[in-house]
Parts: sequence; C-alpha cells; structure tokens
Amino acid sequence: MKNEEFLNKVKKEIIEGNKDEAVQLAQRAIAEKMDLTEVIEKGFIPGIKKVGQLWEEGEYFLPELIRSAECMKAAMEIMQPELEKAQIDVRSAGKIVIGTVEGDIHDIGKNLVASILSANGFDVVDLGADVKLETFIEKAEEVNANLICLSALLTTTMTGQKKLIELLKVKDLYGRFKVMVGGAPVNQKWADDIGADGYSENALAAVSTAKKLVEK
Ligand code: B12
Repeated sequence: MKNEEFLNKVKKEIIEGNKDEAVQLAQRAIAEKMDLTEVIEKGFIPGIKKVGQLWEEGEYFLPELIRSAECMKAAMEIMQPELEKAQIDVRSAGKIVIGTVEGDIHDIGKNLVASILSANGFDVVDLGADVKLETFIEKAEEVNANLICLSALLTTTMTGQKKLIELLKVKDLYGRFKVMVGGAPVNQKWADDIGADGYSENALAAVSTAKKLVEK
C-alpha cells in the first residue's frame, strides 16, 4: 500500500470509528517503521478533525463523536510509547507540567503534545485533563518546572488559561514559570492578550517554542 493510500485509510477508519482497524493500522505503522509523526499529523488528526466538522454540520451526533474519539485514543495509546522511545537527547531539555484546564475533558491533543515533548528530551509531568488551576501551580512549584503547558479545546475553558496567568500574578509567581498555551480555539493573539509566554499550533511546533522559552 502506498503512503498516501495508507494515510487515507487511517483517516477513513477514524471517521467511521472502526477501532480494531485503527489499532491495526497503528500497529502496522510501528512494525513497518513508518514516520509516526507523519502518520499522526496527516492521517489520524485530519480524520478526527473531519469528525468534528461532520458533528458541527449536524451529520454526526454525540455517539459518533465519542466512537471516533475512542478509536483515536486507542490508536494513539499504541503509538505514544513508540514516540517517547524515539528520545533524541538523554539530558533533560527542561521540566514541563502539562494538562488540560478544568472543565475540559479533551486530552487527545494534549497527550500528543506531552509525548512529543517527552520524546524531545523534556521531563514531562502530565496532570491529565480537567485539572484545577491551583494544581498546575502546586505541581510546578513541587517539581521546580520551567514551563507550564495548558491545553483547552472549548471556547468556554480557554478562559482557564487566562485565569491561571492571573493566579500566577496574584501569587507573585508570574515570570517564574513560563506559560505556553494551545488547543484548537487558541491562537497567538489570545496568547498575547492574556500574557502567555508562548503559543504553538501543534505538537511539533510546541517543541521549538518550548526550547526557546526554556532557554530564555
Ligand atoms: C474528539 C472530540 C471530543 C471527545 C474528546 C475525547 C478525548 N478524550 O479527548 C469527546 C467526545 C469526549 C468530546 C466531548 C465534547 N466536545 Co469535543 N471534540 C472533539 C473533536 C472532534 C476533536 C478534538 C481532538 O482530539 N482533535 C485532535 C487533536 C490531535 O487535536 P487538538 O486537540 O486540537 O490538539 C492539537 C493542537 O490544538 C495542539 N494543542 C493541543 N493542546 C495543546 C497544548 C499546548 C500547550 C500546545 C502548545 C498545543 C496544544 O497540538 C495538538 C496536536 O497537534 C473536536 C473538533 C476539533 N476540530 O477540534 C471537538 C470539539 C472540541 N468539541 C466540542 C464540544 C462542544 C464538545 C462537548 C461540549 C460536546 C457536548 N455537548 O457534550 C464535549 C465537552 C465536554 C467537556 N467538558 O470537555 C467543540 C468545541 C466548540 C467550542 N467552540 O467550544 C468542538 C470544536 C467540535 C465542534 N466543531 O463543535 N469531544
């Protein structure tokens, strides 16, 4: 099967929510030593984005959305250890505390960002999804983190990113930990408006932004 054909098949299985098939394709990508970041960025992500679009258009309902999300998660769980194995640098590039802000349970993108950062030599503490803002700060202090990474997928929970920065200011910790924000509704303007130190559109871009922020 040609590369493009394989990527189209990945996309199709995610859109149709065929878990076994998606898992098999993830296993095959590993076995055949394909470039997993390419498989994810050009197959799995376009698939789940299409699902979001179908849902928005009223073609898909919540059960289909959940089915495709579970399918995506199962395949990602198989690929994540492999992504982390590809660790490039054994020295720590910096300590990162990452999570999805409170009220928001989306964690597929956050998990991907965490895995890729970890694969690129960062020590990553993943707090999971629906994380209380105080918890990010407590953990960052506990592990002496360089960077706090906040994911938000809902326009209603994006405000959690803003609140966290306000909380850092109140606690006189603004500047001690750099803050990088991301998630589908987030953009550079939002990051600038709320006083975040960095923003990245995707997991790969997050690595170079994180490196710059840690070096600053
Ligand atoms: C899968 C999915 C779900 C799954 C989540 C499963 C899971 N465990 O994550 C389920 C079915 C549970 C779900 C639930 C809901 N969802 Co939903 N969901 C999606 C969907 C289809 C895909 C999200 C996804 O995983 N994308 C793939 C990943 C890889 O991409 P990503 O998350 O954007 O992450 C990338 C970048 O954003 C970036 N990034 C992400 N985080 C971070 C963090 C940092 C620091 C950085 C630098 C970068 C970064 O890097 C990632 C990799 O490239 C989106 C549609 C979409 N287009 O986003 C809707 C979407 C986000 N959901 C939506 C909604 C409304 C909901 C619900 C409220 C539905 C409901 N009525 O119950 C609930 C929310 C419940 C809650 N309280 O959180 C809306 C949000 C609308 C809005 N404007 O707020 C969307 C946009 C759908 C739509 N088109 O309307 N959802």
